Amino acid sequence: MSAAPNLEAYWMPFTGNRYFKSHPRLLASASGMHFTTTTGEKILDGIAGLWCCNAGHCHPKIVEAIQAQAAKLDYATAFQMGHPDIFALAEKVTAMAPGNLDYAFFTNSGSESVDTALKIAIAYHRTRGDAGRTRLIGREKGYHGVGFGGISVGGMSPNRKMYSAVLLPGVDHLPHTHNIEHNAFSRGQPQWGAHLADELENIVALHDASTIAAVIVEPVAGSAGVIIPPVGYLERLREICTKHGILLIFDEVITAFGRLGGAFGADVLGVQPDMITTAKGLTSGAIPMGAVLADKDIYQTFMTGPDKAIELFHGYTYSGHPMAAAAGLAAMSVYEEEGLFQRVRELAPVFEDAVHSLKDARHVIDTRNLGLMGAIELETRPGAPTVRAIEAFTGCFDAGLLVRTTGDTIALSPPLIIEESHIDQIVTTIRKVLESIE
Ligand code: PXG
Repeated sequence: MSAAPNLEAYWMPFTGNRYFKSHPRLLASASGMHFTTTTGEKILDGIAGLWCCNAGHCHPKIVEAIQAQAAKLDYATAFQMGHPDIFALAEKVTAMAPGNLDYAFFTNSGSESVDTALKIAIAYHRTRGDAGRTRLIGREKGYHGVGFGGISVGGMSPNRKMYSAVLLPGVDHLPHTHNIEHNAFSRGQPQWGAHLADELENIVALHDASTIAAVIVEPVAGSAGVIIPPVGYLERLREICTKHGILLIFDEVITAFGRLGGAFGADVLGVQPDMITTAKGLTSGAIPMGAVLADKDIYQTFMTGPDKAIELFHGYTYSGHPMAAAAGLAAMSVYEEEGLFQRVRELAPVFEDAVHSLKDARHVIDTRNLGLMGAIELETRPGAPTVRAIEAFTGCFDAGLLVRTTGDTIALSPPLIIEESHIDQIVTTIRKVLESIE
């Protein structure tokens, strides 16, 4: 164990820095379903790191692939150059994708994937001579990362409010679909709420279709607290987008690579988008990487002009990084060889029963689930929003379980290798902790 570091210099992301630095929680190592802290406690990972370590921690095949690549090809520029693994990963991932999502553009994070997809959408219309289509439509409670594009189409107010005067212009938002009054304790997709997609028709009528480039939504909203799409909702969004020539982007940074029991949420939910944004599970969280998967018609639209000319003026120094490519290829092999997406389908009913078993636990006002995503929503303590959930988070951590909280919701999204005994441990711990807090 290394000596305790001085915590001051690190400005931590999405963290109460002062509280953390006076109450640190430091992770030293990880394996399979568990982290180990620097003080030796074993923590069951109920959230796959941060919705990303789908194959479990330090999977030997992923570790080995990264180690070998680090020693063989540390870096290769992606501009006017390449290396074989990144082409192989593009081929692999697009072959797994539904419909004609035949092209992959690589980034280093979900935020970059989102900004990339939004830029591709606008550039696509302009390349086709439809330069007026620049508006982007997101959704309330949406989370699309923290770039200016992502927070503009996103709908989580704390992430936006400092920047309200400088967000992207011409953005509008669909209403969110979270409604406890109608949908509390729904198992899987809730029955109520498909009509909320019709609001897109009103937005189109207000701005005119000829000004709108794309709609972006998470098929299942993750960060806002696991909001499952109502039956028929995504289908309606698809219909309305198609009718008006608007591109539909699914932000699958969380839902891709097995989370819902298939390679993509689009497959599982049976709705075909024009682009998918990914990250996280693309490398099982082991190396930062994201990708935008684009329909072949979108890609082909750009393939015009002189053949030596750059078609899209966009990319990152680390697009398609060799280490990330190796991790991505290894992750895809592990998912396949271990049948992890199938495993999610098998475990989902057990996970569903477990999540809903907390219906009568103290403070609980809703439980919801799809695939291996689950949420337990707590009644807000009067005058102290989010505090009860934060206490549940620390209570769970002290009891050896990592969960994620957002607002007053506890979110669950375990590695896909989870066993039934771990599922039991998760709900037993949460029940006990909820009993112990006011
Ligand atoms: N889109 C979606 C749907 C996401 O969930 C991003 C984009 C951004 O990805 P990067 O890699 O830039 O972080 C995300 C990220 C939480 C939480 O608490 C979720 C994310 C990130 C941080 C916290 O739920 N998701």
